Amino acid sequence: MTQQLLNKKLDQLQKQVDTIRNICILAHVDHGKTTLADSLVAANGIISARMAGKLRYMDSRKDEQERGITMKSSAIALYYPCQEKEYIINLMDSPGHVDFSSEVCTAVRLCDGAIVVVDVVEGVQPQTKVVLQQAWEQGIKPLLVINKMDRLIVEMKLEPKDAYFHIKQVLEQVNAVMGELFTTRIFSSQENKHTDDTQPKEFKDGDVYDWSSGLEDADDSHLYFEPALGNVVFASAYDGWAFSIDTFINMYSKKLNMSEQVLRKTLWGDFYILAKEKKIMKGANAKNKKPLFVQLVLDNIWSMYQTTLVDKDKDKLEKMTNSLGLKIAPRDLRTTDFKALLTAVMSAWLPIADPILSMVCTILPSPRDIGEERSKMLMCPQTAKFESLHEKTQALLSSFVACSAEETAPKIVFVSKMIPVSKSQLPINRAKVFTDEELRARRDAARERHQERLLQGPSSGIEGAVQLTEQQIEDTAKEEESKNEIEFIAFARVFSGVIKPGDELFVLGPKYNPNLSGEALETGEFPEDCHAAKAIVSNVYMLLGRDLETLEAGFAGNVIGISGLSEQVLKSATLSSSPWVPPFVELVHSTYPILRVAVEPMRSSDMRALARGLQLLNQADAHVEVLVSEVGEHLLVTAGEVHLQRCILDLQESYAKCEITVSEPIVPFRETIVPVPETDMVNEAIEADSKPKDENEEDMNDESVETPNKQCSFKVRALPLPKGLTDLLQDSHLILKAVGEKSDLSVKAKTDLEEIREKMITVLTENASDALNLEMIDNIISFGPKRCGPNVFINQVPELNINSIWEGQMTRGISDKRIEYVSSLVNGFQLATLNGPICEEPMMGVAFVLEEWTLLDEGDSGWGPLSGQIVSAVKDACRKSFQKQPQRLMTAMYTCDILVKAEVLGRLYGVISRRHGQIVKEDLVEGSSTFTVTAHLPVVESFDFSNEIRKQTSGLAMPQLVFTHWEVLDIDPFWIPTTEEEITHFGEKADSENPARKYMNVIKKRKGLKIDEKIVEFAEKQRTLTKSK
Ligand SMILES: Nc1nc2c(ncn2[C@@H]2O[C@H](COP(=O)(O)OP(=O)(O)OP(=O)(O)O)[C@@H](O)[C@H]2O)c(=O)[nH]1
Ligand SMILES: [Mg+2]
Repeated sequence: MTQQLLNKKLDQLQKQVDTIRNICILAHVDHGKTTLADSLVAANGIISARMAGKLRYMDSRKDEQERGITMKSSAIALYYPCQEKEYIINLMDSPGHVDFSSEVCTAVRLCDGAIVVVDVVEGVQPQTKVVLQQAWEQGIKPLLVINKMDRLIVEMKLEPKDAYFHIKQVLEQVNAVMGELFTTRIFSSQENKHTDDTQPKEFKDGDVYDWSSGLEDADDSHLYFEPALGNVVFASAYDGWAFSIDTFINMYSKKLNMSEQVLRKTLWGDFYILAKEKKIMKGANAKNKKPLFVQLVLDNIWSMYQTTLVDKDKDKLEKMTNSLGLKIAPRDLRTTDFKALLTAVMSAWLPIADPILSMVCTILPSPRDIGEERSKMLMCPQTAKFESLHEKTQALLSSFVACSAEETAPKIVFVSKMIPVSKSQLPINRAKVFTDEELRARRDAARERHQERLLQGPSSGIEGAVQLTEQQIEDTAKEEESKNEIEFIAFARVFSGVIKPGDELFVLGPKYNPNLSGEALETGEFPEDCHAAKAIVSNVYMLLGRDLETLEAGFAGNVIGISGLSEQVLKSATLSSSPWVPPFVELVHSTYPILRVAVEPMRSSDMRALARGLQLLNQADAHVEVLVSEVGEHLLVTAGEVHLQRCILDLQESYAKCEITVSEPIVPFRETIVPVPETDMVNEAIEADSKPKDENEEDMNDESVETPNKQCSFKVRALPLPKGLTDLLQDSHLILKAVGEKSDLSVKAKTDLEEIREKMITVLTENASDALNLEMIDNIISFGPKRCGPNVFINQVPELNINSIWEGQMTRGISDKRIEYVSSLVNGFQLATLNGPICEEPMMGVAFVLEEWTLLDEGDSGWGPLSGQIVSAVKDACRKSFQKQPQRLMTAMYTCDILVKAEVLGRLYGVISRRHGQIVKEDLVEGSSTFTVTAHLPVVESFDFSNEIRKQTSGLAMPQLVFTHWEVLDIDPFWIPTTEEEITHFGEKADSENPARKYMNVIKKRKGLKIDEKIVEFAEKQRTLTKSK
């Protein structure tokens, strides 16, 4: 089929919802997603079969090709006829590297099914778990492709039987992850039940999700991957072959004269065949027989590899192919490149696209199978009840479920990201293919123009040159410019209705609330801050990998591109014809952008270009944050190093088009306090009398501060929060944030808060702390910073009645004058926790207890409003009380999983320990000499880590860094050796030994804060040091 015919076909097919499949390919990095996509694309003739697996068609960016990793998700529409029906498959390739996991989110959201690829040698890797979980949470159905089967033969040199057991193990690993997801869901749904008995029970056969009551009566059989169920394919994407159980059932059922059902049940599993009687028996393992799968499947594949790659026996190969009835092109048979020959033979025998695409068409749901459960999940966040939505909103559920492509159906579209496309790539600007008639017409026109010119005679200037009018010059210039310009195309899925160019739609931002603004919008008003706008669709496109094809309309169920929205949509949005559509539940990103740098243009005249470029980048990348710091620097926050490099490249080459200087990465720290340590730096117990005296006396831990006008005074004490509590507050951050933004709380928010309170009490009871008692939890009046951070402010002033955070923000109407100033009090705490005293980084895990608060009727005059003075006095009191405790810095930590060969393990450990990391876990991958190592590594020490590891281990290790937690750096940044032992051990100043001090000074320097260090104090000593070297 030619490309044009194919596109026409696809255009027709997109009107039939039942034969549409929206799927994405998910996997850990480098497990072969893009290679697999290539093979599937090749089946449509878009790229040649010979190039499949080598071209990496979906990796359209230059840097993706160079580095060999995918950095964005992209879609392509494929045509596939299956069982007398014709299907359109919108296939999305996604990146596997953690830095780009937000791109995976954007793809998963638009799909109904997923192909999860697992490298058979590496097995389940961290990202494999993450993507399975993502698929699960979004309610999309996964299929499994066990890829790189060739590695078992060529690299691991396993015998077919050992290979079988290895594959079985990998399959079990994957199923273990599925089982875990399932049980968690059951337990959490049971938990929900206590609070929510109105949840309708629903359980459809074949659904992946399940709300049934207990684990025992929950049916999880359809959840697992099992070859017999036809949801597992074994493949070698690189060598171009794949098969499912069905492939071989078809081959053998006639040959062995056995029913398909029997073979389906026994081909995978502990069964063997009695050759003479042609009987299938159970218990291959116990009887030490070859399992059926080995005998009928693997043995054949292995011998094909053996004949071609090892024996290089063309005659035998020809016999084999003849007996299988395969047609191999003579050109392929003549070649001396045996690898190419193998690919030709294998892909003729077990063509890769068939088992995978037919599995997609028969097992995965069509957009119409979306079901109520998933529709509700899209319409209503988990923290709210579907029943709490407006009636008219609830009524739209039926439109979601119907997925109707009728003109009359409400139009509902979700945009999951904006794809930047250079204008020259758009179909209107592409060189057009002319028909013969058009060509003739153009020739005639040209001839006429030529005649005219001859008649006019030579004009001024060079002979034959055509004088351009000014208008023409301007137009050409504009055209040139616009070719380089970027246009944003919305990557979207139509959930209901038809979208056509010229349609005017509501654009609903994530914060839009139909309950509040639905009515106003219906009458044509746009209230302020309603987070909605209107936009007109300019064009609708079919997404074809590197190309776009203009469509007349986009129908329900399809994944399409829409232009004309870039003004209204920043990253994601919901489009609809009705104001009652709720904005789709926001995508939850599994990683958190942590790496920030300051960027500035090389030439200051490019400042505007940079600012504009950053804006475009922000729009194009769901996971980038662009900020302007207090001092006016442009900050760029990215997920990791690879992501950062891609962003900078994008800025320089496409968005800002100017040279840019990038600062050293800025890594966030946290400040905290810890209980008074028992030992000093050389592990000697600190004796009571050597401790600073005042620390024994309780009162000295309090800090009293007065307002400048002496009207008000405060006594505050700082206490360290137990780790469990800090973690709990960190995890509850989103809920606290939601609560902190509102003044009166909804019922739902109150229950959430109550839950946090109960959890805090449990944690505190378990981790008994001398200083904190349960009563204090009830007296928390605020969290901070930003009212949702992991620090608490506790009111312990006798007879001061302030509402605690649990009771809401309103204060009781008691005639206490202090009540008026409560908000200033809390603001002081907020400021203190936002910038700690060590180096102005936010605090973490600190409780501030307000112990006294006096307020006189009058104070000295001339100091400005009292409220302002209170803010700064409280801030001061908090900071000073913090400084009275043992202070610590906290570093952001990456967790990284590295897969290494045993021989380079030592060198890997060397690199990790040099960077102050720790090895947490080390496992031998069964049946290989490979280890999976899990390590924690401070983010600040992680730069160029991947490169160093790669160099040190000659490319044998592939680290992936994910930000996971904060860790206390167990040394006082202000510590200097005091005891004799410490001085002998560390020298007098011990600067180099104190990493906390080093980090603190770097941060202070960056922020322009005073560093109390005399730089040349030890010049003498340094000289002696160099001498003695
Ligand atoms: N031996 C073997 N190698 C394969 C196979 N499939 C892919 N590869 C190789 O594995 C490497 C990674 O393949 P990709 O297709 O880029 O992997 P990916 O999953 O798209 O990687 P990311 O997009 O970066 O996550 C490439 O060098 C491929 O040639 C296979 O079946 N067998
Ligand atoms: Mg890829």
